[in-house]
Amino acid sequence: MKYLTIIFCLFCIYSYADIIIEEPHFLRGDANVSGVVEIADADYILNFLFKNGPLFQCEDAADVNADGVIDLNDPTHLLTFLFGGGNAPPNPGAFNCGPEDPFDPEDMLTCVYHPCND
Ligand SMILES: [Ca+2]
Ligand SMILES: [Ca+2]
Repeated sequence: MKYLTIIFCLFCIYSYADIIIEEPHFLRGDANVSGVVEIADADYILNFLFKNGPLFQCEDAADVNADGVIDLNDPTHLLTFLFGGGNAPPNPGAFNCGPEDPFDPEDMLTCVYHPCND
């Protein structure tokens, strides 16, 4: 029984570490995955929303306000941050690569590629 408990604990640690390692890192707001958050990212989101523009390689990055959906509020949040003194994008933020905040609402957004993981 003792060995089974030890093996189970090792499995749990391995599984937890695996989850942490596989969590993609990104910059919140870097919708065009250029590695920089700038006005072009707001343009990229607007192109997607209204001009049938290309899909996002990192949807989490395009979800600027981290509410779990990509809509007009995201480029608005980004432009207000860049030019209107608005709030910075939520974690991991616009300047430091990091994973999605574990307290963000559950969503279906993915991050297939972002240069933070290169
Ligand atoms: Ca960018
Ligand atoms: Ca959003």
